[in-house]
Amino acid sequence: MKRILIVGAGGQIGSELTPYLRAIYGEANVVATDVRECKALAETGPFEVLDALNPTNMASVVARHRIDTIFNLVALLSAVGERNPQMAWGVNMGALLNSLEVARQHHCAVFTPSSIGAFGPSSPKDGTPQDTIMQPTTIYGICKVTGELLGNYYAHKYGLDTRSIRFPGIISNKTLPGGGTTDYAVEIYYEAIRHGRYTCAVPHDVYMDMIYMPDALKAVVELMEADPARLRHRNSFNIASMSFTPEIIAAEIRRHIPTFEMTYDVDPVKDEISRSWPNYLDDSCAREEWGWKPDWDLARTTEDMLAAVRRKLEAEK
Ligand code: AKB
Repeated sequence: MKRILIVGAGGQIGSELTPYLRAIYGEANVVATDVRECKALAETGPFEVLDALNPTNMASVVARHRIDTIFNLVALLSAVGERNPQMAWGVNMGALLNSLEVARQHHCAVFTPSSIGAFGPSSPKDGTPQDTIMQPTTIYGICKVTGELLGNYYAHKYGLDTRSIRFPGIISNKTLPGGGTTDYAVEIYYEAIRHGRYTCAVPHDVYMDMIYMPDALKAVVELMEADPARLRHRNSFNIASMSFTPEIIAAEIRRHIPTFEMTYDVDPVKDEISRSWPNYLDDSCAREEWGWKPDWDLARTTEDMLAAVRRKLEAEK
């Protein structure tokens, strides 16, 4: 049985990945950590407050819990990263480098998310290949490309088992994302139910890859369980399940809420970032090397999101 450490467990991915991993590997085998207390995670298994920028404390948690696999989920996302690029570099790269170094010293495997943000305006836009030009223009993307290279370096130089996925925007109904360019694809469902309308900060015609959280969680476990002999790539795999523009998701919501209205107040930073990212990725390497296959498309995701968000908002009343 794996002994897992999740660094940055309180964020959008971690707050759902932690219970998902605990259900598979056993509560006691998944140690969640975050820079802040997280009541929900502490109630369902081991939890420690840990600043990922402190390698000594990270190493001590790894040794104490006899960890063999580290999931580093710490990141400032794309839009917020542009407000303070130096801090984004410090946090994103600091947490990753500490995770890799602690993993090297304690012989752990490492999973860390990359992103569609690792691509830039000079990458092919449609069917963006697994191996292609990667010259992102955001500090977030620069961290992601550097992180991918570092993961491969630690695998090559030290024999570490490092694996990663280039995530699309993640749509979930539990924890809200914060500071990303794709956040609109989550906020839109909440606002559609709360107010019947939404003002979108991303231009109406820009395609970006998105994924529903259940598929994202499944992908992480499938990749980490994949036979290493089949993996020609490690850091990092393109995956895809749906790609749409704000107009397309709004039309899908109107199938359930016909009076839903969408207006635009485009944020210049999100405008530039979203236009620099791919329209959709080619995920054939993930399909061939570890059997990636999504379950959720936009129609099913929308139906599920609207029902789940409606229940959640009702319960909060
Ligand atoms: C963001 O928008 O910054 C993230 C991502 C696609 O990596 N959701």
